[in-house]
Amino acid sequence: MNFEELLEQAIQRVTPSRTRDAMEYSLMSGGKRLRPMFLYDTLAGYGLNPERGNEFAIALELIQTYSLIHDDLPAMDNDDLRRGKPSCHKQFDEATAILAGDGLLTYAFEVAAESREPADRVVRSIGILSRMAGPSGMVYGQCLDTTEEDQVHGWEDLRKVHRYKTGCLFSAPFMIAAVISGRDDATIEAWHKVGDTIGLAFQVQDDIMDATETAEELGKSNSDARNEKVTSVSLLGMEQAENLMNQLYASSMEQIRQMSEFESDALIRRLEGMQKRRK
Ligand code: GRG
Repeated sequence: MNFEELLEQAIQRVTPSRTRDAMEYSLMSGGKRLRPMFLYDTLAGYGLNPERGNEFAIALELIQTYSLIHDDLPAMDNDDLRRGKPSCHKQFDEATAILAGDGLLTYAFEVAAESREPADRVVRSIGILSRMAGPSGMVYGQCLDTTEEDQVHGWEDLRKVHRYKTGCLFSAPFMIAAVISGRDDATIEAWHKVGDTIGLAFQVQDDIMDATETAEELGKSNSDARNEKVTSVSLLGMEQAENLMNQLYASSMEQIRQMSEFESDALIRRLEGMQKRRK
């Protein structure tokens, strides 16, 4: 069964309701599934059957989808479109979108708890998933981004927002794969840093793509509403942002190559593919 089928099967187990319809609408709308793929690549790199990570891979994508639904709400980013389709609250309504996000987040932990890996590793992985997604992780990043935007002045402020908002959920799959593979604490922490570096590279790349798109749309640079927000391009300039993005991808690949007893080729290839991404 491929990953899309696994997601569809997971959603079909939820009690039928308008909430489930909205969960399914957003979940099955064509995300890149990066976080699950990181989990599978890392398990494979440690010589394990990637299918052993299925429950956590599904849980990661459920959490990713919840975060996007809630981020799109009028009280947050107020986006009408997501993954090229009407955002959840536009397709349904706000109350349903809130419930769909709540449902996806909660259901993620139900699915994760069904993993048949050794209980101590499952408990530890669920702890990592909670921490990375929760109020000391991604939710903290979103909090910084929504309530303290005017306090983001320099690169270090922005880096902090990205570290939590994006980096934490990028780190979780690597750390969970390391736990399932029975690695020690130092290795799990090293994977945390890998995810953090990739998250930052990805976010700088997003800023570059947004700035390029905006400049193309307007036939000029740096002057529409989207560019009023502080980004790595507005802080560093396009050339430096591109250099930084390439350095960060290179650094993450180097960190991965240095992992002991790890076959890094597939993961490095995935990162090389990401680095070439242009929307
Ligand atoms: C609402 C708690 C809460 C958090 C929201 C994910 C997020 C945090 C906000 C979305 C806006 C944004 C640009 C976040 C940075 C992380 C990021 C680049 C998310 C998009 O991830 P992709 O590109 O999305 O992997 P797909 O659609 O492929 O899953």
